[in-house]
Amino acid sequence: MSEAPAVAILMGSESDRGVMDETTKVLDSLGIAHQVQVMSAHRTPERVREFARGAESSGIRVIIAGAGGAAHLPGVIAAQTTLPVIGVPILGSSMMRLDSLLSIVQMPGGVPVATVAVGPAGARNAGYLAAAILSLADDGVRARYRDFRVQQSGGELA
Ligand code: RP5
Repeated sequence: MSEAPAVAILMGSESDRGVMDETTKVLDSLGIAHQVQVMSAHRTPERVREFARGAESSGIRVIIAGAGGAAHLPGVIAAQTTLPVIGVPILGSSMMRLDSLLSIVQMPGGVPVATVAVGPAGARNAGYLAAAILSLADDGVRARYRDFRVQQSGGELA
């Protein structure tokens, strides 16, 4: 895709890529230009800060951030930008598997992160939610996203 990316897909670790590929597939299917980067709120905090501060001026309109465990990436990004941030909790194996969900969903008032379901379904929905947001100002995305939803509903949504 040669257009400037409207969506940034971030993940806290290479180990998150399998799940976050689901977001990439959705955005590809809807023709939405995106970029993908690995950065960690804990391991590479300077990279996160630089990205968050520069995202809006570089043309990004929606940020999707997936992380597992003590999943601070979406919240730390949201603390440093007013762009919409969608958080994808990556399924872990400890803490009854609720660690990333609670870390992402329990943001303090005034710093919103839209939290989707844990795992691959959430990663897909992050892509669709980004499409819905972009649809407000982009008729092409709106038409393609609507086509998908109408088709999925067997025509009921038409
Ligand atoms: C989080 O810790 C990442 O988002 C990942 O889900 C989890 C484990 O990371 P690795 O130890 O596999 O790099 O920061």
